[in-house]
Amino acid sequence: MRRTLGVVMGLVVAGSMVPMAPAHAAQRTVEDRIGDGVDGMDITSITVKNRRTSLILVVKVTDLKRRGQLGSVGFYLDTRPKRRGPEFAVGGGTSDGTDWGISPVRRWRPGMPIHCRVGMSVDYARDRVAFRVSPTCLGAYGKVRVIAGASDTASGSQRSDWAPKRRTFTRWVHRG
Ligand SMILES: [Ca+2]
Repeated sequence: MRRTLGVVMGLVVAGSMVPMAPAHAAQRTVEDRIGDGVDGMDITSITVKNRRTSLILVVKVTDLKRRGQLGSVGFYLDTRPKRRGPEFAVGGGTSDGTDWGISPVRRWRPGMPIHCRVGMSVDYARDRVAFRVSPTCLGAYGKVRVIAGASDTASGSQRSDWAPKRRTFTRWVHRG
């Protein structure tokens, strides 16, 4: 009887700890300075949600426009701590009807796009762009860290805003 109760209590304790586990840095938000980007495509924050079922990447900018902007946003993804630099790049255009995709990266250069499930949603009212990357795109991975970039070529500027900084990753985000 005592043994049974011990087992039950063990399960209760284990069960009560489950909700705490995913909070273990499976998500990270990094605020970015305003005034260092190109007009509307100035990054204000980025968020990484490293879920078991998908990797969610969100970038917020100052003023996203459906037209009159040739905006693009993207993320470098570092999935292998022992290999220098990012392994993948996810990116897309933010004006109406533009495309998006994911590519492997070597020495900071994206290669040919991979065919796998990547979704992109652009919310003009909230100045927010989100990518949803299927784990099948990334191979075996656990924690990730990212760098986001945003630019607007319609402004005539080749400048981009980077978050946290150019070639500087966020801290690692463990997989929830
Ligand atoms: Ca910024």
